[in-house]
Amino acid sequence: MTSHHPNPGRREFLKHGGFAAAVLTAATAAAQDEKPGTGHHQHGQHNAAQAPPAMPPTVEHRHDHVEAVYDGFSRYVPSRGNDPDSDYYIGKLVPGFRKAEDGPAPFEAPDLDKLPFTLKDGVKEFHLVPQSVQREFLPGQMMNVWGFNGSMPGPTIEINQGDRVRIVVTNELPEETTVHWHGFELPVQYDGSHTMTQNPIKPGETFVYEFDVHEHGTFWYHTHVAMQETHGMVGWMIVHPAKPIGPPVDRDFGLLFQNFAIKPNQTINNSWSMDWNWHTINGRSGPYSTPLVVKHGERVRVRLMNFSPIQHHPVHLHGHTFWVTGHEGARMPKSAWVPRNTELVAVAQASNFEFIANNPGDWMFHCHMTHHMMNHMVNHVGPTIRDFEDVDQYLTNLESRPSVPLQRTDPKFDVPGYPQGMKHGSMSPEFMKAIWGRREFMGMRSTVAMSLMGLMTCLRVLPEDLYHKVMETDEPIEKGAVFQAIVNRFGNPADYKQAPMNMMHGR
Ligand SMILES: [Cu+2]
Repeated sequence: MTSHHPNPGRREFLKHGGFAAAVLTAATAAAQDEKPGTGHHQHGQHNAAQAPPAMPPTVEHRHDHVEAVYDGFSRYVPSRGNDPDSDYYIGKLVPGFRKAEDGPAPFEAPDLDKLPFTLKDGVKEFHLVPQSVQREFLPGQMMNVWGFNGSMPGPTIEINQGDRVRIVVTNELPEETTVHWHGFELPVQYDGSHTMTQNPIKPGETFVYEFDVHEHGTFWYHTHVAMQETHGMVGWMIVHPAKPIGPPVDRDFGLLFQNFAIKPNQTINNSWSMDWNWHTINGRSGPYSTPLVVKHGERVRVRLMNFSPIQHHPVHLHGHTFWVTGHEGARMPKSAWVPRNTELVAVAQASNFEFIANNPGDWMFHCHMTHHMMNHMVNHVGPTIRDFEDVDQYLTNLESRPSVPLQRTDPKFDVPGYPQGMKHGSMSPEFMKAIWGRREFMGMRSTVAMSLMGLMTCLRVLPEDLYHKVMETDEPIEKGAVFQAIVNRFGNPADYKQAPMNMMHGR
């Protein structure tokens, strides 16, 4: 609780915000104690240039080498800064808490493992096994896909610029394959272009790829057989720069977007499809994709890659404006960085989003195509079936707006082969247990799963004490308690209603 940043804003903050512990055990009482319209409500909105922003309640010593305000931009308060030509406009070059000499932040692709290596005579040797795998897109929804080493997408390869890598590929698929190292400037014989640069690896056979990595940036590996690509055969290959490139980030996340065409009663993708109904991030569909949890004030990078067969993704982050600092393969010069809140990522492209997480809360991070904001959109089944066949009848009765049940009870709609239980993603108690069984969800609103279906995930920006509670302790946290605490500190609690604990809305 010691701080080297004494300022009135912080005292005010502590006085009104209270500790998370108190808030978490008595969220409602805390809300009632708040006096909206007094200093607290304005706390999150005052001009950073005029008054120093409040610090989070527990400011550790390691933060002392960074400032809170850079040319009018605050790392703790939503703000733009003073001048679009400033290096610090919208946090452009505001550093993270991480010291440059500590090296790059480790890459983290939620819900995916990293591929281990062994160092042999100065070469990093990896073993990659293309094979048929099962992947649980949603709790209880096991899909038969193709991937590597038991995972779809495959495990992440994380290396450094200047490494020499050897990747031993043993094909366990029932057919030939090759592996392409997407974007690398390597000797042509190791490019993995199916039949063009090498003989395909037959089932059961092994091929060894070996090359020097002179570049850094966002790369990936994938089969170079198109049909196999649609079945999911891709994995991250992240190369950290040998020389630190500022500003240092505290978090380096990867979100890999894919689309699959898996029809009712099927667990296998239709690789020939022109329409896609299952959407995954790192191999999971929302709300099963694990939220990105960061600390208030951190500098965050999210590498977002689109490995969908034919569809682009306009990806939108709520509550923040980010800088696009690079695309697939390479980082952009700072003069070319672009501030956005929505970035279109086309097939086989990647974009790096960088921003200061200066706005606490749970923020949607999602593809904005409505088609991709729903799962399992099979024609004539699931969410497209409504009890009111006549739309006019519904529209002429806007006064009462008769409810539209998602549950179809008429037996004539029980089409053989159409698993009604899958429609709209059945949110059974077991399903919800799997969703809430992850610490990254703790303290979110009880209804949050309803809003995260499809190609969607969540960025959680938590003040340090709440981050500690959620990510580093096993203390029980009531649903909605962390969100309530953030409203109490940064919002207007008098204007906020908690979500119903019995969360199945419309039922
Ligand atoms: Cu999309």
